[in-house]
Amino acid sequence: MESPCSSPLTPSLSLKPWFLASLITSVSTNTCTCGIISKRKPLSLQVSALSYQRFIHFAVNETKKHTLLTPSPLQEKYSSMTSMDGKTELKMVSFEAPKIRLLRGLSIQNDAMQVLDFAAFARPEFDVPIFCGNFFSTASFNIVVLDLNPLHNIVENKGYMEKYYKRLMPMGLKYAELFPWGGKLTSESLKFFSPIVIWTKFTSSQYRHDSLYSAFTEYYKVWLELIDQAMEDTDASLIRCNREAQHKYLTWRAEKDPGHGMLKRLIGESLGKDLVRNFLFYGLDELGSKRFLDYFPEYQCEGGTINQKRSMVGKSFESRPWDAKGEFIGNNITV
Ligand code: BLA
Repeated sequence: MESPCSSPLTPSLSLKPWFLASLITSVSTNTCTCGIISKRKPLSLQVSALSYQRFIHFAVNETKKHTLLTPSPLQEKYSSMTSMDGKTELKMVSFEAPKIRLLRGLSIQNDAMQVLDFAAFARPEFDVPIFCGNFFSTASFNIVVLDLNPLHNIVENKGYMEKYYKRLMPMGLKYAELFPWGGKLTSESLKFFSPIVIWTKFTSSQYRHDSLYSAFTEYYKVWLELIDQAMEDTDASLIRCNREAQHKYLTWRAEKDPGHGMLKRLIGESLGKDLVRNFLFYGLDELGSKRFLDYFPEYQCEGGTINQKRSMVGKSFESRPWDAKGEFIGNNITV
């Protein structure tokens, strides 16, 4: 029997009925009044009506109101790229600031889809959560993760929950009503999510996209306030702990983020890998020396390789696993 470890990473998109349906919509056929069936142009109008560039511009301009934002050294190497088939544009921005180690954004756009991968990481002297905005949209369908990802485990570390999330619950609840829970997801991802995470899937509409922009701007303003208020940890062991937590997060995402397959298909295996390791999750080599299997030994295959499955546990959490107070109620699975 073939070991799951030796099978190549399944191109996840080919298996998702909703995804196929949305792509089919974007290249479907039109019947004219004359009865001739013509190939409809991709719904590029609708896709481009939504611009994730606008989200990035907002975040950068808003940050400039709070702090001295300077271009990251990464900006020289990563600014824009075109996919191998010339049809997709990838744009990158990256900055740093006195309290911000890395603020970076990637937007991807072609006739059939738009992607935003935006994240902001504090320097390890600050235990501020990680800002995370990951949106994938076709003309008709959207997948969204928007969160202030906790740096430390909030189920075990009640103090971290109290410090950051308790007072943000009303905001989280407001958006949880607007954006229903997106259904089962990779179980392991949940330990990187907070009780205010917006994990949702929705059919495109102007209302939804406007609401998403509101959510993004509100969450980002909150993140900037947390940065403003953050006091520098001076205890070396706390700083070490923050650094390792960020490194573990980068290590998880650099290995298991759902977007990697698509990135590699767009720009090729080696450029894709480079973009992931040295731009999106920059810090892997700087913040620590542990490897993926040191943090996530359950993924180890015979021979010491990493299991290519995204999840060892499988998908779970059909519904939102936090109550209105932010208490974790997905008890059958440990996060
Ligand atoms: C799907 N993206 C998803 C899903 C999650 C995330 C939870 C649902 C599938 C799953 O359960 O794994 C996002 N997962 C995250 C985030 C974290 C995490 C943010 O663990 C943080 C800790 N997404 C991108 C980029 C692309 C992209 C850059 O960020 C494309 C270039 C695409 N995400 C994408 C696609 C899907 C997806 C196509 C649906 C396909 C699938 O489920 O594999």
